[in-house]
Amino acid sequence: MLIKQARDIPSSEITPESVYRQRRQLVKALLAGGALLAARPALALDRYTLDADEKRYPGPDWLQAQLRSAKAGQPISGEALTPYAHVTGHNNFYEFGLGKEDPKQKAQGFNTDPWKVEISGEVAKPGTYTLEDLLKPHALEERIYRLRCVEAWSMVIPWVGFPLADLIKRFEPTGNAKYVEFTTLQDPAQMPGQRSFFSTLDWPYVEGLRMDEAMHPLTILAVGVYGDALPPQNGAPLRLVVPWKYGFKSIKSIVRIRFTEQMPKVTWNQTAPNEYGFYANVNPKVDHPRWSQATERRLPSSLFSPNIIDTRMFNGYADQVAHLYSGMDLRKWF
Ligand SMILES: Nc1nc2c(c(=O)[nH]1)N[C@H]1C(S)=C(S)[C@@H](COP(=O)(O)O)O[C@H]1N2
Ligand SMILES: [Mo]
Repeated sequence: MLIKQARDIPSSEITPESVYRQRRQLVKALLAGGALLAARPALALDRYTLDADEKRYPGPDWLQAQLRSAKAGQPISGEALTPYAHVTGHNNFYEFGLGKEDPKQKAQGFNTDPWKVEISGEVAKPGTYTLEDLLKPHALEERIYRLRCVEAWSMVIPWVGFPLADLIKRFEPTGNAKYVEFTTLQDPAQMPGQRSFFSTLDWPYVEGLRMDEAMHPLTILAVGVYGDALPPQNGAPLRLVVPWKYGFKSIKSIVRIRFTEQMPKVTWNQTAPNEYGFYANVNPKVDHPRWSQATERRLPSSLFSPNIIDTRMFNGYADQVAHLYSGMDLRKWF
């Protein structure tokens, strides 16, 4: 696996402006001649060079321009990106099986375009929208975030998305909207995990946030990763990313966003309330009843090189989010 970021390239390798301009002229000339019309234009985020055997997910044509114009994200200093192979090959997406490699194997045929999202509940402008219409007004940006699974492994992932707050404002929640509930597609014909006799979850998968958490600038809806569209195994075509909470809050393949007055009944909390709280904030001091949350395995990790690091309060985002929970007993509201 070889991933090179533009920032790692020494300045001597960066193309001088004049050469760049000449190249642009050349590209324009070729385009005018039709020579390059079939080729996909370079993504703004095409700085990620993947191994030849890695599959890219360009996504639908209508998403291309938005992905290409996404502005690059701020790297996390001292923390390398988790390689693409792990981000797209080690997944939790129980609709496609319980194994970490199941989603990549079983979700490749998953039909994610066209896609519809219902906006409902306590909002002035409810309705069902195509994803294309839903995304149209939003400029995409890259966000490089830690993802800490409740199972005590973690990654650093370059998502492409936009603030959930910007979407929420468009639909004008009413004064009664205290929470936002998200629902994943239910389609057993496409999702083998929803047909499985061994499944322990009630479908569809549901998650939720308090309104102030949903409006927080760190909370995004992602449509891409590593500069391209989301692969199906990562929750294409639209998933939530809440970086200071355990990964299970970051619900995949969303078909409904509903504003509610009551705290939503969310999947993992309903399944095992003593193990998974509604808030699910990353907290090294509150252990899971069956294991410690004090440390985590930062992927890639192996038996001989486990790469164990300390877990940080709110997954390292305490400066930005701790105020949301001031005065709350985080042992009770885990
Ligand atoms: N619909 C749905 N969303 C889901 C899950 C799932 O099983 N179904 N798993 C969650 C868990 S436990 C984690 S850790 C993250 C994993 O995201 P990733 O596979 O993109 O790394 O997705 C979350 N979102
Ligand atoms: Mo997870």
